[in-house]
Amino acid sequence: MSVVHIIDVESGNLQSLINAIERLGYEARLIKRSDDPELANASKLFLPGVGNYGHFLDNLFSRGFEKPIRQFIASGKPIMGICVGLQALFSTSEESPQSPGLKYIDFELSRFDDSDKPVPEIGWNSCTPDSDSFFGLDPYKRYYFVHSYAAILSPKTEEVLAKDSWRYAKARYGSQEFLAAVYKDNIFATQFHPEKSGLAGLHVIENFLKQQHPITSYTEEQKKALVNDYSNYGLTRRIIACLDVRTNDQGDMVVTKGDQYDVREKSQKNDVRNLGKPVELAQKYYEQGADEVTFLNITSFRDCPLKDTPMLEVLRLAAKTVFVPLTVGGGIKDVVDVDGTKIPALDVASLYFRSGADKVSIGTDAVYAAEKYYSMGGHGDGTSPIETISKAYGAQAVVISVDPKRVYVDGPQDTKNKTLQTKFPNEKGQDYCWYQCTIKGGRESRNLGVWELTKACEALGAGEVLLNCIDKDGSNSGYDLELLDHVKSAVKVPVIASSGAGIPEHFEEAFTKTKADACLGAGMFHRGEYTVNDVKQYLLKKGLKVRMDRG
Ligand code: 1PR
Repeated sequence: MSVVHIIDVESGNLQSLINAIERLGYEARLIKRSDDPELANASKLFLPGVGNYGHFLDNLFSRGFEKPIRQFIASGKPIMGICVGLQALFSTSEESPQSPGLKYIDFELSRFDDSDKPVPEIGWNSCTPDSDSFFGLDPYKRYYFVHSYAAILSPKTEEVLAKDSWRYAKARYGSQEFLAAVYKDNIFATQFHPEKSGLAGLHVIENFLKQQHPITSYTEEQKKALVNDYSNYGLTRRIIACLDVRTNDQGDMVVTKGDQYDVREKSQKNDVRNLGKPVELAQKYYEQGADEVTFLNITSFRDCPLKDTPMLEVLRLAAKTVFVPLTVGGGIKDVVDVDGTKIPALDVASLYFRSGADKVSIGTDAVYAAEKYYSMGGHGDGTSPIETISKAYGAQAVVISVDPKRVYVDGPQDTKNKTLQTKFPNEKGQDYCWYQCTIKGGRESRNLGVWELTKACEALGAGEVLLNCIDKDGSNSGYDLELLDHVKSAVKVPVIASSGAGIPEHFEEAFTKTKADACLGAGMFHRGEYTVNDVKQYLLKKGLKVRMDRG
């Protein structure tokens, strides 16, 4: 079996890259030390990075990797950078101006302009090579991007690339064009994550490993269906399958699903509703075309040593065969292990990232962090899980999962939290409401509104909002569109609509009537009423672009 090597400076989810390489029939070995003799002898090298530019580059330099990487590049052997691994080729980044890059490309990366779009860019975009395709990059496929900073293209920066004979592929996010991939001699790098881009991404890795440049031809009809239309900033409509996971009364990990968060059967023995096995269902939804899979451990850690928590095994197994982003939530907080050891949330998150998660989602502790943020006068103290995980792994790795419920009032004067005037007054005729945050899976309500919560969490470093709604959960009656508008008006980070999806029309409604950045479904998929593909086919018919990975 051919061996390929990966530089490991402990940034983000390397396990997925290993899994992708192994899926393609190669052996992947990590290089953790710059003096590892395998580095000089490697035949092909990956330089993957996620998260903060400065954190990655400083790590690379302080661990002595600069010289061997330069020597490897000078040797002419193939190297592939991924995400921050692409960014490392540049001189510097606005994200961390004090941290120099490797300076193979002489211009500065900048932050996306968030005046016309959510930042970070999270989702599936297309990627157009300048002339002939390289490594099979295909403008009709979609690739998974997740980043706030990019090599923004302009006549000036394109001149720099042309002067040094770099080949490149462009992508467009909102009104900005940026570098999606770059290629010269033995250097190839992608801003997107091929290891998380489904079959399209696996092909790119395979083409790099085989050093081949195939071209796919399409009929005019296929092109018309697949071409990007930029109506959603360039991203396809993202569909997420969600698995609420817990241990049932027999001790097995099962996927369950509640009605307004009550997951016990109404009849017979009041058992926990059992809808299947988490890894099998994740695989099924991936094959149906899910753009992301989210696992929520709805009862968090039980009395088992942290390292043996069954969710880690679920992630580890799912990541072997599911090549789209995986999010895990439930229990991402400072914990005390069964032997009394205190384990900070960052270490809990690291365990999940190392097992194959790409993002962690934080529920209860996000509410505590926001409460503290306001009590301190509108800033953090650097200790909350949002802050510590975001600093180490980047904002894009931190989702906050919100479990709000609607509270009616006579008018805005009745609460300190932001209200909205609703089209759906209650039986008392009250037509103002706010959305109250809850913790511990809806068991406890706090005097904090969802508008205030999401604003504070964004300021603390969260990169995305998973917006559930207890009133709508399991109702099959559609998303709470007013809630979505409300939260979209609070934050710039992407917002995922959740709770209430029952038919494909509900997804269309959320995408067209609100600015939801992604839609999540659970019950309707678990009960087999619709597949993810059914939803996508429906959206396609309605003129909304979706990712079709399998033809
Ligand atoms: O507080 O950080 O430990 O995280 C706990 C996590 O578990 C939170 O993300 C919280 O939302 C979730 N959770 C806790 N209890 C429940 C429960 O159902 N009893 N599930 C629960 C939340 C909501 C959605 C659901 C959608 C879509 N589930 O994830 O999948 O509502 O459902 P639908 O399409 O069938 O309507 P922490």
